[in-house]
Formats: sequence, C-alpha cells, structure tokens
Amino acid sequence: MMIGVDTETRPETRIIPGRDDALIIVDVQNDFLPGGALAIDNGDAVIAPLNRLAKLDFGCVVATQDWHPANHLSFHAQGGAWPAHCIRGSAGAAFADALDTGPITHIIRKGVRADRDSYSGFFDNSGQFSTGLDGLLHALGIRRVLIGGLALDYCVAATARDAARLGFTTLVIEDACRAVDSGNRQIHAQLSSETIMLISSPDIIGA
Ligand code: VGL
Ligand code: ZN
Repeated sequence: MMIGVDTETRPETRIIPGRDDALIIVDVQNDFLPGGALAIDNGDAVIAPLNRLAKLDFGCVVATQDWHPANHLSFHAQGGAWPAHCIRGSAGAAFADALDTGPITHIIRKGVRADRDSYSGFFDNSGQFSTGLDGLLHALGIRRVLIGGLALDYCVAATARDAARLGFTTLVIEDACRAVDSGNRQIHAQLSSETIMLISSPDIIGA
C-alpha cells in the first residue's frame, strides 16, 4: 500500500513490539559515557529512551558488554586504535548506573579474546568467532531486532549489519544511539539501506 507524501525519506512506521522482537542494547557502559576512558559525546543521552523501550513487551532484551582483557589488541599500548577501555570486571566495563538492568534478559560479552576485536554483538571483526547471539535469538523465535546504544558508528553499526545479514528485520533506533564521530553524516546513509531501517523511538508504540 502506498502511504503519505513524505514517505520517500522516512517511511511511515508504527512499530508494535511483540514476542518475536528483540531489543538489543549495545555497550551502555561507563567507559563510553562522559568521564569514561573512551567517552562518547552525550553518550548518556541514550539511557532514557532505552529504559523506556526495555519495559515494552519484547521477546527478549539483550545487553552487550565490551569486555576486554587488559592486554587487548585494540588498546594503544598494544598498537591498537583505542585507549584502554572496558577492561573485564572493571568499573568502566560495568553498565551505566542509570541504565535500568531489570528488564535485561540476556547479557552478551564481546571482545573477550586478547587477539581479536569484536565491534558486533554477533561475531568478532574477522567473522570467525560467534558470541552465540545468533543462536540465542533463533532459539527464542526472534525475527526482528531493534538496536540502540553506543557507538552508532562502530558497535551499533556492526551489530546491525550482522543482524541484517543473518536475516533479521533490523531497525536502528536513532535517538537511542550516539556516535564517536557525531559529525559523520555518512553513517546514516550507510545504515539506512534496504535491509536496515533507521527509526526513532516515538515510532514505537508505547515508548
Ligand atoms: C566500541 C570502540 C571500541 C563501541 C567498542 O562500543 O562502539 N568502540 N570498542
Ligand atoms: Zn572495545
């Protein structure tokens, strides 16, 4: 059915969360918030919309955690691109205090091997090692995933691309994300493909 006049840039969307939908909360951890080791501008702004969304009737609410050993290859001291962050078990790796962890049904830890990085919540960056998230979602009968968190241009993007490739209907909730490079407009165009839809939380009934 054709709808509306301004549907070319943003298709009209009314999303009703149900049992075959998963909410995936990506890396809402202290080190990615203002004051953290790898702080993302306004990273804490994702928490309020995610807390509202997590209360809705999803089949599961998955939270990912970047969970690195102290000698992780992504750290500057190892020749990597990032300052040391999200060291497993540290305060920086903990979920943000303001994140309501009550509705979270499953926690997926990633980047756990010293010799691999994993932006995606599904696989390491080489695609070789699964976190088990794909099998979990399939076992729970999930068909559609709604994704928010940090950072839009790294771990959210990688998680969304894998979800779409794996056959899940994939929605990225823009106002529930913040990017490392907030000036990068390309990421929005890259993400709004035929297989990934950018939505905002007011599109979701009840949020
Ligand atoms: C992330 C850089 C390094 C992220 C994780 O969560 O987007 N970015 N590790
Ligand atoms: Zn990391």
